[in-house]
Amino acid sequence: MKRLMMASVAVLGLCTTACGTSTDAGNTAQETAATSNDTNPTAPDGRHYLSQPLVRDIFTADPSAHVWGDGKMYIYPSHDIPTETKDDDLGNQYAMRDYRVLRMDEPGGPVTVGPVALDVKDVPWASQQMWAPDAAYKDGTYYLYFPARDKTKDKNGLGAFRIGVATSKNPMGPFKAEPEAIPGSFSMDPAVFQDTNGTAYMYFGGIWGGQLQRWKDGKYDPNGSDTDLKQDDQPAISGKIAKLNPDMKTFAETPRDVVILDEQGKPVLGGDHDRRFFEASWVFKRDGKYYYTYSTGDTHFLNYAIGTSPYGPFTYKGHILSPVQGWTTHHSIVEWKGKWWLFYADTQLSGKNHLRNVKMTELRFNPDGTIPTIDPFVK
Ligand code: FUB
Repeated sequence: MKRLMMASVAVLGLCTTACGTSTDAGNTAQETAATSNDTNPTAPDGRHYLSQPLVRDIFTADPSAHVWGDGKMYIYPSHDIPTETKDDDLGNQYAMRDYRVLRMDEPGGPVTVGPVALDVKDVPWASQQMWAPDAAYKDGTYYLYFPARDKTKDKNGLGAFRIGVATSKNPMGPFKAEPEAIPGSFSMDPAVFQDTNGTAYMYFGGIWGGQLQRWKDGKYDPNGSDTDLKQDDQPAISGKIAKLNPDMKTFAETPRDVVILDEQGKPVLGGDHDRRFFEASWVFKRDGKYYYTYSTGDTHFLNYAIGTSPYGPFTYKGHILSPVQGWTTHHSIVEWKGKWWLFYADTQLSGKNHLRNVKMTELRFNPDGTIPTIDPFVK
């Protein structure tokens, strides 16, 4: 899998040297990056990173950031672990087994790493690969949404991705998983958006290792493609959305397509790898507009599209983030203390695609609501 490097407009970074890290009492699952004391902000190709890792004691990625009632920032990331598995198109190198929650009181302040919040061994339906999670809060309960492979076997001997939910009274966990995956859920990368009227929606899905291409007729094909449908002149495979029931644990409807339109109002095509959806949905609302944001996977952009309903359709607007160091790019966007922040990840600490570190930087908006592209490297 080859990466593409692009340059764009530089913006203000945060944590330009290492951010401080502390660890919650009771944390027993520490691991240390080989270069955890390395604060050299220069990439192997000589460029300088825009921001520094928020955490250096463990590897983290896919940061889903939320500000709960206490005004602190809680980040629900993937917890990357070392593996001998080689990189492949299915993402087998992303072999994660548990989740740890991060907490920050102030932008640029120390980051607390929570104890294990949920372990795959405590999820009855799951076999492996605890990928990108998200979280929500309602009526005194915190909900952790997470994808994992179930215990079925496909043509590669691997399970189908499903999405589970676990609950806790504490935003840092530990979370207790429901015994089954969310009925009707499939694929990965759940992102729960709670609209201003309280209605919650789950966006989810991803192609290639995320398996969306195997659900094209609404039924899972365990012998389906490992990548996409090879239909470059057809509308691209869409991410999915389903409204959640008030219990926050079940879908209120059959998942629908999240359609991305080009400037002519036509669906973005499967061959348009710079614009089509790959994985990593994240939605936020600003000035009454819904921003659907996502990763383009093999072209390594974070993109955004704007709509007037949580269901879309969304009109493509541009890149949020140019390619980072490392294959994946997966993010969240949240308003905190009067500014908007982009949380993302790269491979600064390890140089390995499957051992990532989360970062944050300020996200700015133009007066018309469009977003200037951020370059993860400073000129
Ligand atoms: O971290 C594992 C997978 O890689 C995530 O689910 C994707 O979004 C990509 O970051």
